[in-house]
Amino acid sequence: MTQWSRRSRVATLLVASLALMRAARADDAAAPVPGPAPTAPAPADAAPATPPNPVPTFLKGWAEAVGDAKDQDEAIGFPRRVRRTKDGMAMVLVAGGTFAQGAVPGDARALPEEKPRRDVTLSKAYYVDEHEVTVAMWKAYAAATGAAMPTLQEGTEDAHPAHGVSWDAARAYAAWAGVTLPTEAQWERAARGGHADFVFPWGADDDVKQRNGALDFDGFAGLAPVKSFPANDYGLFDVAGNVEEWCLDAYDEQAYASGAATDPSGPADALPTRVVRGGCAQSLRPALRASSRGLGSHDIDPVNAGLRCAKPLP
Ligand SMILES: [Ca+2]
Repeated sequence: MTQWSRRSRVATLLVASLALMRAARADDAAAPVPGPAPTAPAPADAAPATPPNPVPTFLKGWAEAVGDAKDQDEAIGFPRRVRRTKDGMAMVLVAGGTFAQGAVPGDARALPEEKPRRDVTLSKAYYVDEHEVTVAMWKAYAAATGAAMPTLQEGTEDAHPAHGVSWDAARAYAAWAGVTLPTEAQWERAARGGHADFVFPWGADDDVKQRNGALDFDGFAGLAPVKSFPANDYGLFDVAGNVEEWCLDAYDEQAYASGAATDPSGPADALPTRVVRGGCAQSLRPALRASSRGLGSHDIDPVNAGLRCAKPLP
């Protein structure tokens, strides 16, 4: 057999094979296709195929979502904003993750307790109050629970932030509202509005149009109604100034040098002093910086101390 004829014979065999394969496929197509075996109808109380939505479970009893599905943070899977049932406070969702806590490099006003700057990881996203808890809200709390009204400054209005509040009293308010106080790390992450290099919550330099601090260059000799100044880039008002805000943590001057870098919450043993952040209506520029740290005994009620609540996701 010549080379050519051998090739021809192989080609002929290939063509025949292909024809057989096509015929087999045609037979398959013509054959009845066995359907799925009949199954019994699912009982009405069968478990759903998809896991339950964690949002209503989380919000049940203390808050409701603001907006609809388009107002949900797609990455986190929770509403960007919720509103508390007890006091009507709007809360803003802040993502977890890693951020730089402590004094911005080159900040000449930074004090030793703001250093060393370090990367802190918050393992969970959390909600934080859009503004300071107001006097009107505290009145509703007092009426509902019999809790004492704090001693208020002369001329105080309902829209002013509640003040003259101890850490203990702030904690009790938060518990009533179904939330808690922010940790110091949660507070600073929220106050920075996503800007690691901002010395102040609004930028690198002080600006009297952005906060209610000491003197009246900002338009207020004393307290201002909440939301009188622009929000930071997370939509939070008055994080610097107006009233200083209690945090959950016990105060430790060395916290950044020795404390945990994931979900820090201050020293484990209950020290009598707790953290306050953000400065107040009587604060000068250094205390209005995002990294500035204050402290107070848990059971005293500084005239300029109030609160902003938080709640981490499950
Ligand atoms: Ca404040």
